[in-house]
Amino acid sequence: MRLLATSAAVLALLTPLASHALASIDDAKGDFLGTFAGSSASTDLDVLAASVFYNAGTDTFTLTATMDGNVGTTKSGLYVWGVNRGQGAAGFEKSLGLAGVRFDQVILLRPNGTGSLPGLPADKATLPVGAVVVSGKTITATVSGSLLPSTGFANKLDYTWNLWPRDTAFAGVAAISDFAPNNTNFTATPVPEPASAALLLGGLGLVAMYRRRQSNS
Ligand SMILES: [Ca+2]
Repeated sequence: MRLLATSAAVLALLTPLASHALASIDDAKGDFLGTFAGSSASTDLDVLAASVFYNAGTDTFTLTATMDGNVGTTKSGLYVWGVNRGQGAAGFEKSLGLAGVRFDQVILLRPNGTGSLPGLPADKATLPVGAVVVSGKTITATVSGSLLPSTGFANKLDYTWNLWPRDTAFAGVAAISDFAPNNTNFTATPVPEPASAALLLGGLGLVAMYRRRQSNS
């Protein structure tokens, strides 16, 4: 009974975390846009999964993208994260008929491990060294929330996101290989507050302790 009660307490702690937006979105493999002028061999420009985590305690976003091939296979590859902070426009509605992809700022990530935020003052427009990490099929960026002030949304967890890789060997929309998600944005997942994370670990520790005691008896 005590184990049941403890498990229920742990579940109760987990539920609020799980009930928010999905931790990551999946995107189909091989779904290159018909308008993409690049090669279908550029599997590093085909998104398979994307996630955004937001830590309110440190005011930090972590953007992660997993591609079908090793990032950097396409030397002219570029990863564009669009974020809607409240006044995002449907920038691809006219050109591609995609009314659901909305953004008022982009974050550009390159396979060489650099990143930038066009439009910001020069001292803020380049992400610090180490902020962009490429590892196999994954490219991750850590971005301070101070670089992304709201344009309307009350909370940074209300911001919505989309990822579209480009092959910069081509111009305009012909450079875009994929959108993730296809024609909509998704929200960030909150990183647990330190207090709730400690409670959660404490709860799991109790369960482990109880199980050990059960198996010893
Ligand atoms: Ca894809």
